[in-house]
Amino acid sequence: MIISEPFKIKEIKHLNRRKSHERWHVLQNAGFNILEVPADTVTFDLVARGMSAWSHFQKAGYMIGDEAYAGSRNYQHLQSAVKSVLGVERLVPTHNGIGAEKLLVTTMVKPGQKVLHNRGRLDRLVAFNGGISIDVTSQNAREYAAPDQFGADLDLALVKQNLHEGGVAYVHIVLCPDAWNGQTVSFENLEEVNGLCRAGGVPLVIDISNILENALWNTRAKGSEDLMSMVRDIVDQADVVLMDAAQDARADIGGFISSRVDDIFTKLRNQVVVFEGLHTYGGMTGRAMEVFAIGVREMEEVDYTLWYDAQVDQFYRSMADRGVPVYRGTKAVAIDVANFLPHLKEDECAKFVLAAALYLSGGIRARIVGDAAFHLKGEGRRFLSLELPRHAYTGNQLEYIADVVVNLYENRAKVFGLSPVNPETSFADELRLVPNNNRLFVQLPDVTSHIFEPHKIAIFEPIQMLSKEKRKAAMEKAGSNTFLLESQDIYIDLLTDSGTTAMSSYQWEGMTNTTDSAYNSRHYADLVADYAEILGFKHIIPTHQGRAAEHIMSTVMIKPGQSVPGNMYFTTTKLHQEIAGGLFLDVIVDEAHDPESTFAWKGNIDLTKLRAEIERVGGENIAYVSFEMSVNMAGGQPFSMENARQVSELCQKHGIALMFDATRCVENARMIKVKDPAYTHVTVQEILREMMSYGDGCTISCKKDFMVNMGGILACNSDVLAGQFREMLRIWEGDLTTGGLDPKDIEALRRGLSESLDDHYIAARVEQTQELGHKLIEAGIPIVKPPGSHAIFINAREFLPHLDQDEYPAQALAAAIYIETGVRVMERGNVSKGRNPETGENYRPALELVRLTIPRRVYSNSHFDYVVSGIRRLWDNREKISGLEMVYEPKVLRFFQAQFEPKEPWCF
Ligand code: P71
Repeated sequence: MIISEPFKIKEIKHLNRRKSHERWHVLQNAGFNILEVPADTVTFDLVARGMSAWSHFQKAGYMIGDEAYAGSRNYQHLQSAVKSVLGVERLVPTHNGIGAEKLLVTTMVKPGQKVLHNRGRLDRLVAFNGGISIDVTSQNAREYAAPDQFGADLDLALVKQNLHEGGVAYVHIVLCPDAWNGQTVSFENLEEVNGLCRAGGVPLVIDISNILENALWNTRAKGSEDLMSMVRDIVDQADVVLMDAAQDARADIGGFISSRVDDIFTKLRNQVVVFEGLHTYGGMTGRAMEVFAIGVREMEEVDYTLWYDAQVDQFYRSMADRGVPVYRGTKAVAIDVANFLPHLKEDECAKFVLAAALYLSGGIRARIVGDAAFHLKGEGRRFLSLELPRHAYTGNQLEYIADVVVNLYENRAKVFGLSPVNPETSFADELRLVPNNNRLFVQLPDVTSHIFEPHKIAIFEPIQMLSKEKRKAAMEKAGSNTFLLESQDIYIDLLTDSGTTAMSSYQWEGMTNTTDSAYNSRHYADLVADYAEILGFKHIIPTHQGRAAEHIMSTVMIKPGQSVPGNMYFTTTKLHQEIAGGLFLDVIVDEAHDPESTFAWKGNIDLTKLRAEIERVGGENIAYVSFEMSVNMAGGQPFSMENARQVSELCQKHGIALMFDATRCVENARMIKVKDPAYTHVTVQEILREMMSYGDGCTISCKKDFMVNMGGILACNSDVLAGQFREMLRIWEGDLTTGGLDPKDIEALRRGLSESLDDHYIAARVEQTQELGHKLIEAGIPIVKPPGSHAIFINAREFLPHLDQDEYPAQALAAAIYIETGVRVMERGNVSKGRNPETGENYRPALELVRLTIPRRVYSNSHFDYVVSGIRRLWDNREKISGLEMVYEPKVLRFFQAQFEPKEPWCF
């Protein structure tokens, strides 16, 4: 069984979201025909062809198209991939699946000949060529009301009878035909049909576009595990195979047809130049062939097939378990239309009504394509398919879609029928309908149960789990320090949320068309304007990352010996303050040091502590107050707006500058929205603006909240300070208008800003972290409460009470978590805090923590369910973890490179 995605998310694409009244107008303009609704008004497109996510290898392949007219490298790659994975030797490339079908029919059907098939949708093509297509699907499929597991099997008696009568051009089997909701064909049936064809001297054609789903069902039925040898066995049954690249190969476009029969192959190869293109590209670009070739190679990654199947299953169960009449297919779930809308009459176009209602209530587009009659009156009217693109949606999103379907089902009595305006039209896309009542349905109650990610998966990157033995060896080599592990050895990487964000297609779009010159580019001007507007500071100065901004600010603003009060330390921030001669003083509220305290605003500055410091040294001896948002080391804890206001007043009164570390400012703003009733209806953007208005400037590591892999910001209102900052910038970072970033990074940063402020995004982001926290609490794991926004911190002292702090419990726990689960986390305790320079002793901080940091847009909740179960397993074995001894210790920031050895060998 597969429990989470065998990949992480690499690039996302924003979902289109529309209000339901807007959708109503769209639908009216589309003549209530779901197929005519513009794609960019659809939130969840369940039509599925060419909508699957690509692997990042496919994306890379897209960039290496050899656009030669003849014999391109990409064609060679496709040919060798198809040969090695599918065992198909010679292929004729086509522009898509229909291109392959067209070659098939035009070369193999003579006037008056019959084509026996289990699909029912090639009728027009066959008829156009003078042939007769005959549906020989078993009764099970055609009585759609009760599809069994292999509902698309052929009726052997019918096949036999037709072959006996003669005049059959070929038998055409589609492995998972749309017409039967992706019900599939059993291997026994394939073999028997093959036997009949052999005896009758008629070729057997198999459409292998969905061969993986078919092979999976067949291996399961046989109790076998060897998916790829089943794939080979299926291909071996065929005289001709054809494939649509947009299915199992997850390409957007492309296809091929091939035959092991010399004569047929020669005909196909001659015909391809007539209809498709040259025989070495067949209507595909070089880049499309490369994407296809890589996708074919990736068909061997069995986990991808298992994950897709698990998603279809989850989707099916989430509706079936709540009483909705649905059928599970191999790649889709079909709604049983007649049982869903029993009150609609025969002529009220129930299938189109259901599709329109799903669009109106959830922005969902179901699959209605092809012949109008098939959907209005034919077999197709009985079910509506929701076909899942591969690897594109998260579990949260599927749950949301299911909620919409259930909500509609519960309110189905409110749904009225439609009448076709042009019922005799041939193709579904031409159909126009009108509501029989002046509203299709009265407003349904809103579905609010699921917060889901406002983006789909565009590109993914495979991840792998090493065996426990290998994980042990890797950890030993890394000296029990997770910073020293190699990324390829990690299953789920929760080391940091810094620079690990999955960028969006919108950001990539901007990055592919930037000015060459870094000097004074339009990207810089736009960046400065946008950030000034959002943050409200007059001067915006980009740097290459956060610590560069900290270095400049500390150098300019701190005179040696000055005090720098702050709400808990962050390693790089404190280091730069100290390098500039400042003396850091922690003025955070006491609750922040108590992992059990559930105080809502553990990021607050304690005003009494701050006042006392001002009195002790005098306002002029305080360089500035350093005020971090969503305090990292306290557990991602926010400060309140009230506290910001008060700290600001106090600083103003004493002429002290207030400088924010706004690295996680959007998350702090979201927490204010959630926790402070006064801000429930204020947008995150407005909250952020108010927070910023209390300060005089800030540093930001944009690698966190601002959705980039590199970048920082230094901002202030004072012209004098800005002048000094810019001077340092030129010395340390790069040109004034680059801050050491290239124009691509700058454009990504500009676009990242607007994305991070999207209320749907930030809600889903923080919710994901909170959910992880609550699940760990439920599992009995001691974590810092309440759960923060970017990370969950496990209390290592409670997890490993048998270890002394000098045995580095957080370091030991981080290492043990990797060995047990393949998950990488970060020590945030004794090792991070370092030694007291005067005594040479370890500091023994109150918080001895392990941080599980959540990268933005990278992992799904299924990944986190795995994390929780793995840590729970380790909890049960916790007394087997012995303490560590430090065997190598660098002088500064020792946590990055220190090495350790267990005092006694670990055996769990
Ligand atoms: C994090 C990081 C990255 C990091 C830095 C040092 C040790 C381990 C990991 C970086 C921050 C931060 C805050 C609040 C400034 C920086 C430095 N955090 N302020 O949490 O969290 O920014 O990395 O861009 O230079 O893993 P920079």
